[in-house]
Amino acid sequence: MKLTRASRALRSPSAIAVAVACLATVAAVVPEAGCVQVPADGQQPALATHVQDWRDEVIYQLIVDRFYDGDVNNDFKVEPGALAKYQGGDWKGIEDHLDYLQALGVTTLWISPVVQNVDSDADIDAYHGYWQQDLTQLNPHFGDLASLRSMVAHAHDRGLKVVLDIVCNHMGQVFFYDINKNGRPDDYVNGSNQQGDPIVQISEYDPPWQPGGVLAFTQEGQSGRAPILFFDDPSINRTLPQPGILATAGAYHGFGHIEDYSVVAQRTLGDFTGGLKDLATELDPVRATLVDAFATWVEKVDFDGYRIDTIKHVESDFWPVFAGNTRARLAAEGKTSFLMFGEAFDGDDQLIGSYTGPGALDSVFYFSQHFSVFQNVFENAYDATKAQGTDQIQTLWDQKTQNYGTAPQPGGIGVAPYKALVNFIDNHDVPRFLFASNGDVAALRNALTLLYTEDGIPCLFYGTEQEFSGGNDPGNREVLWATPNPLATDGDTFTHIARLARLRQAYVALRRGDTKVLWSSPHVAQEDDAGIFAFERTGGDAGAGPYALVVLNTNDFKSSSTSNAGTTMQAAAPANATLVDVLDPAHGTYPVDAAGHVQVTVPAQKAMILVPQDQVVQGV
Ligand SMILES: [Ca+2]
Ligand SMILES: [Ca+2]
Ligand SMILES: [Ca+2]
Repeated sequence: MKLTRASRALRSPSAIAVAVACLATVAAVVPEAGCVQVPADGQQPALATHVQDWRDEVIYQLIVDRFYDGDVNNDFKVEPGALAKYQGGDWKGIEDHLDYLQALGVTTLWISPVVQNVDSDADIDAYHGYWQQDLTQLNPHFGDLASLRSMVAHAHDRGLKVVLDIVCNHMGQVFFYDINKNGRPDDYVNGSNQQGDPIVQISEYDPPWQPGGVLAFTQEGQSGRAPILFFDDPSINRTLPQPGILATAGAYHGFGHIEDYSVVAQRTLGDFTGGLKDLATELDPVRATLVDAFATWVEKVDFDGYRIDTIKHVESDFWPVFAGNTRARLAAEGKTSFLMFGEAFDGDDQLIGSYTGPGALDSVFYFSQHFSVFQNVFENAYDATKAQGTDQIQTLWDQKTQNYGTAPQPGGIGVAPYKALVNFIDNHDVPRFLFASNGDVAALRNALTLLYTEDGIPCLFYGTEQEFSGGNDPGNREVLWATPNPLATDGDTFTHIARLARLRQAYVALRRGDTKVLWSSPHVAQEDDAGIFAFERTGGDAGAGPYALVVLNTNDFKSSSTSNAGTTMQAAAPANATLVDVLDPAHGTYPVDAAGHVQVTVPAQKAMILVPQDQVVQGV
């Protein structure tokens, strides 16, 4: 959206409540579908649809506490450098650095959860936002409603979208199980195990799974279900969960924490790691409360989608109800194409895909790809004994149409789930790529090239552009502004990412074209075509003309070619065309023969994005 100069000037405290930046130029506004209304700070925005096709977007995942500290007035409880504690980042810090994100080519921000949390637990702070306590209040560490609205309005003003992170499966540690019935939370009491046998030293904050629910255990032995007692002590910011029904024991399963994630009953009914209390999401009033609580934030702030936490811990039939009711409510208020994508932290492609069934979610994180492609093929590339062949990529992609929804969700984003998977290299729950790959920056950049050229929606974890290399949580949640050269835009990886974003934007085939794998290889190390992976993107929603051929070499040790045992690659590129590498024009040109054959040699851990010479967009 470029109607900005005048509307920015209007957004001062003294400005009129709503400046409608919707002029006669609306028809020329791309890609936004409607006009942008810019509310004055603190005013409720009018809901609008700000996105056309989610495959045109580049998502940037940021942890609000770690991105930028834009307002020191909300820096309470901050312990600089202690990554398990608050660091001071806030929504104002995001608003102040939208230039940085746009320079990187980001178009959508996924921000960590905004609602009030259990502030601190077991000497760890809720800086991440996933310990929700009151769904009706904002987390004061990150700002207030006015600053959240202002940040989102400024983002929309620039054509950026903002996705809200929500949790439907559980609340934070909002109650304890009073196993010994003394009315107080005890760290260690006598209790019973899954079989009901007496055992000792159970935490009332986080007892283990019991199939009939956590039992009370007194001197007389077992004594029925342990009472669920809510914390309500404002002095430590532990107050009753809200809204309404969430402050009642009946809204929770009360089975204790998951001990075996492979058992479906435990996975869906047990408390999540860290004593996060599992909601009884099968109950209609709980479902209605969750739909309403989160949709209210969309209405108050004008978010463009949900990223949904821990979906595999909720019963499957929850999702069509939640998604359908959310879509209907927001559509009636003028917001459509509202993206709902879920997190099922699992390598099982079929399980992940099951959440994109009829009426359910628009998309999910492509976690199976994280494991079998970005980890096995790219992160392991530095070690010839661990690196795996690129046939892994093709095997996985070949399952998309069987495992994911093949029709757009009714009232959803208008793109079938199998074409709208959220691709990511790493995130806040796994070690960063540079940690896992032994610092292999070339492999990271090559992985980024795949991320930005493959089918679906690319999602970049904040700090990747600064070559962050943190390990497990919280090491992988670095402070972006506390680096020697904070928010620099001239590093080689930053520049590479920005270039990939421009190429994806310039070439519609890379965003919307159908995908056909032309070459994959089981070979590794010094074998002939080791590391070669080639796919072309053309047709489909990109139309018949646009064409791109992506050829990667994931091998760390040698150049490889699209040839093996006398076979050469055959493409759907126009016969006799000349292909040019738009990623690095210095790589020369590649002729396609009359039968469509083309041979490409790619240096170790490099890639080419080849387009017909007559389709090259100048100045990208
Ligand atoms: Ca702050
Ligand atoms: Ca007790
Ligand atoms: Ca659950």
